[in-house]
Amino acid sequence: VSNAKPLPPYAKWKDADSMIVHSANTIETRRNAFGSSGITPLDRLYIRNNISPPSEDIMKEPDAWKVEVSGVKSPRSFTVAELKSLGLASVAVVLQCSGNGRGFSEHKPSGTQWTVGAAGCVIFTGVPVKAVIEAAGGMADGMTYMTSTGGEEIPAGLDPNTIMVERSVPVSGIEDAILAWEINGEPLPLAHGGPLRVIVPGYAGVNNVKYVKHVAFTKEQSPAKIQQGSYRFSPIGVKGTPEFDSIWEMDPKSWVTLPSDPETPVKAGRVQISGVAMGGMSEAKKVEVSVNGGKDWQEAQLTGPDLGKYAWRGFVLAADLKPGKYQLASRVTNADGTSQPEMRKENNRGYMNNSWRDHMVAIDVA
Ligand code: MSS
Repeated sequence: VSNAKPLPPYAKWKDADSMIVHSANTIETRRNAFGSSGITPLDRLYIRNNISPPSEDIMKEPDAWKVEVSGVKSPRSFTVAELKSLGLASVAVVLQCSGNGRGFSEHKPSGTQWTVGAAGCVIFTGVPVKAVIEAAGGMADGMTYMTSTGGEEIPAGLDPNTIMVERSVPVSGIEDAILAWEINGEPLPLAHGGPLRVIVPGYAGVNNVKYVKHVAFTKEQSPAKIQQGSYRFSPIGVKGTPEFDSIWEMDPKSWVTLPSDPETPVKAGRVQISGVAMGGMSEAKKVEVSVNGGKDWQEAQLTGPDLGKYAWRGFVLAADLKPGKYQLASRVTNADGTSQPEMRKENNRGYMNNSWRDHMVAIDVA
């Protein structure tokens, strides 16, 4: 597979053949490269940075990295080494960019034209946010958001609000949140937010702030542009503003991963159609697959380990396919009973596209 653009230095260790490099800050996983175990291999996990990542120097002494905690009764800072003494939790999550699937929107929203690959399922390990709050004397009264600030350096002379990555999530969302230093059993690399990253399970990618340097419990949402204007569900043609919902909780979504290469015909006969299915805020319960563009559906079998409600499940349907053309679609229903819709929820920037129709894949069987 040839890539139009090379991997940037901080992501050189990714498996180039599995990735589509849109830019140095936007790199997605190819549809056929997620693997079938349920866990996305680290060298194939997508990368998205809103601004260039900090220098690799911040990884020299990861345990010495400091995070400031405020909006608590006893504001203080913690080194990663100190955090490691406060508690330990692992959580399997789907990490998915808000813009994943944007490339299927007809109105061509601005932003990276992601298809399916700005997502992966990985296991993060760190300390529960609740344990950190406790170690800082408890949350201060009346706080409604957790506001986390990324560790990127802000170029002198710029208003930080225009460029910094600072995101607020409602405190109701932090029940299972962690500050993570490990991913899939390995030290968290810079590309994915090392030395320390916020993970808010179930919440869209942007809320999982990398190289986090400040966690604040606040009464208001961050004044940063990335919170106020970007990542909002505004109608097509309308700029994002705080009156529109912020991109927080994710929706149920699935797609077929194999077979998916339109260039390589599939051999007629028994074909194992497989893919990944996430439930959003509750577990993926049922997956249906269609081979004729959504006219008829058959229930698929869930595969792989059940890694909890924030993870995705593999699925498979065995189908006997004669030579011809097929449109493979999948549709997940979560434990709350919400099904993946046929149509995308239209919005200006093409966020959170979970339309099963948009995510179909055409294959040739010969
Ligand atoms: N963080 C920081 N600090 N910075 C940046 O830029 N981005 C976001 C998150 N976080 C950022 C952060 C986004 S946007 C996303 S998706 C994510 O991250 C990704 O991750 P990875 O690891 O994959 O790269 Mo969209 O919604």
